Amino acid sequence: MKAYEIAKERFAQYGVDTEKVLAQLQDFHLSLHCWQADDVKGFEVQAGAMSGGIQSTGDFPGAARNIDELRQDILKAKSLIPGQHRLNLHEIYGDFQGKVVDRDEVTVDYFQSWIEWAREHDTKLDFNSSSFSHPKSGSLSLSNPDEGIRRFWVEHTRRCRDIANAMGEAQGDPCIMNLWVHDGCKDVSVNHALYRRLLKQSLDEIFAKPQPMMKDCIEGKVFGIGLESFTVGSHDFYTAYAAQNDKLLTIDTGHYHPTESPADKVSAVLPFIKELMLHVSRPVRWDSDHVTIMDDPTQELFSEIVRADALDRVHYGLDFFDGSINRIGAYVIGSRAAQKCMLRALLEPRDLISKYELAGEGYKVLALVEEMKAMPWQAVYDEFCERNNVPVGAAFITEIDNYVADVTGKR
Ligand code: RNT
Ligand code: ZN
Repeated sequence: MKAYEIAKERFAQYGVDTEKVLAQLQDFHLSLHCWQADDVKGFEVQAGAMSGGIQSTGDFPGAARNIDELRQDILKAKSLIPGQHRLNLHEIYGDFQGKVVDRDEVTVDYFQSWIEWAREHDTKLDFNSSSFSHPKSGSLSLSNPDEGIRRFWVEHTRRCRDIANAMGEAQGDPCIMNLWVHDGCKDVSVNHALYRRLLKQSLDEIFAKPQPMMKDCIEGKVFGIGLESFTVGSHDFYTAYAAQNDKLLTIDTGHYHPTESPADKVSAVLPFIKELMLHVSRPVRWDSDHVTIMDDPTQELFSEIVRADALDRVHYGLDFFDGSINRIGAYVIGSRAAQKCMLRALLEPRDLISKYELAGEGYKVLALVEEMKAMPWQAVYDEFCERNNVPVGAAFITEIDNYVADVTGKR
């Protein structure tokens, strides 16, 4: 408490009100991705090997094996993360009750128990269509020149929008549905324009139906494993589509060229695109989906959102899947890191720094931005944990150890 009082005074000297910032942080909701709990396997009875250019490596024991275990793990993780957070489901995490339900047959019935569970635990749901890990995934789904396969995925994605809309209605808050497809080519190909025409056509067909209680976001990337040479849904493609069709754009921090800054996209696209979805992740040399930490790119991303005054135009999803470490630990570390970056962004004395910048006092800008790095923001985060009744600092480690001893270690 003493540390917080001192921090409060020190930030006040720069005109920053830590109480106001704590209230803003309380209103910052992450969408926890269900797929870190089981390495993106899901609950389809007919589930095969993972495909679609993504990969989870490692076989740390204790992964969730079914819907009950996954729900239990999510609740455990949530109990160690301060604040109120959403849950982001993929279609393959439906409650299929031992039935083979193909992707073009899915309905909201298989998500009813999720809707009830979410209500019971005061959690809002977000959703994703799933085009990977399926016999018809191949290398092209929504852009497949084979009309039968293309229609199959259009049908799947349309049904997913119905499900997302039903979730939104049930929770009285729009469900954010992300659309990412892996479509691409492993090697040299000459039909890029054809594939992109087909993807556009599929999207037009999918989005034709108005769905007032869900929001569509579209996610591009650079390349996937085994699809290295060409990506149909590239960033240019989706940015243009989102701007023209009033869709949300998803920025996955692992989906850009290594020297490209995802943070710089925020102010570049916001004049043209109403809202953004984030997939906060950590690429190590490629789109490796390591657990989010407080690294510079993550900090810059959150700082850019606050500096752009765009807090109410961004949805904050996480997207990492590391199978080599304790998975509850992964959720807690990644979520807390995202919150800490947001906290530091909110604690920046923006008005003061901006005034110097506009007055041409460049060295003062640099001085203050540097100074802020060593300010006692950590005492503010501890206070936030304290007020939210979750373990402060590394104390969550003991809680996870106990959960391993009682639960995941016995799987
Ligand atoms: C893949 C995308 C996508 C997936 C999830 C599972 O590169 O990032 O968002 O990670 O949908
Ligand atoms: Zn993603």
